[in-house]
Amino acid sequence: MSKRRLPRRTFINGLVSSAGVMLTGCADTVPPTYGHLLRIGDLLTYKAHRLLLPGQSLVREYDYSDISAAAAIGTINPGNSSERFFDPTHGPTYERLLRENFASWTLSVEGSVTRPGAYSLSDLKRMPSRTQITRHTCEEGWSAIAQWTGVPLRTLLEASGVKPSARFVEFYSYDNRIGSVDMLDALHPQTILAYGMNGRDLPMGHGAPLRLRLETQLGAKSRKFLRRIVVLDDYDEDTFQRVQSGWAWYMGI
Ligand SMILES: Nc1nc2c(c(=O)[nH]1)N[C@H]1C(S)=C(S)[C@@H](COP(=O)(O)O)O[C@H]1N2
Ligand SMILES: [Mo]
Repeated sequence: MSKRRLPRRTFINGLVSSAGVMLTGCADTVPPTYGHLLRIGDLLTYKAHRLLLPGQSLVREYDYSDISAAAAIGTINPGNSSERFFDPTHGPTYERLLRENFASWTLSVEGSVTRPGAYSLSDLKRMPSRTQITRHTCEEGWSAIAQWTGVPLRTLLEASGVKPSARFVEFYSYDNRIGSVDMLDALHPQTILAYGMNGRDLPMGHGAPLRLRLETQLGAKSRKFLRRIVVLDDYDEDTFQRVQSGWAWYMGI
């Protein structure tokens, strides 16, 4: 049996209704609101989670027997020019890297760090790893359980010498997607950069060669096909492209 380490979801459900009361007097937990009145719900969720959950409480981890037989694939091949989110600059690069099994792929780490750098897959595999069996929940209503192996984002950030002023981490993908998380989620022990899935190399459809697993938020935030990470002191509104079309920045679960 898996250990139910803590009833994170139950805890949130039970307390979120009283969150309105908690919203006063905590200016230091204000997330980006992007000036949208409709985003007030995200603000409530964000503040409720940040106030009511201990900072680094763990999401549930499952057993081998819970792993979904056929894990759904949410998206696409970034190298395919007929895909909706094809990026004319990075898509062809992805196609080439995929053909050579990512031998010359590197992850660039930039921004508010004292040691920016580029990491190959073998660099990342040499770092301490974490393996976890977790449930992916897509905002469209499906979920799937899989085992993920990778380097904790915290480990990579520490190796890069994150500056004390850093507050957000932003992820760039080969399919023209960008997404960011705050430092609390970035440093969460289950936030990993996964290169393995169910005991094998991460398949293309699930984000090869490297994807984010952000277990504390909905699946859409777990960016696949990573090429670049930028550590930021301030929230970068322009780079979250989909807020304007109604997507939340914070998708905590
Ligand atoms: N780069 C990139 N990352 C992405 C997406 C995407 O389209 N591009 N889709 C997101 C969504 S909405 C989901 S549900 C998951 C799907 O992950 P899966 O394909 O491993 O099931 O990836 C997320 N990460
Ligand atoms: Mo999704």
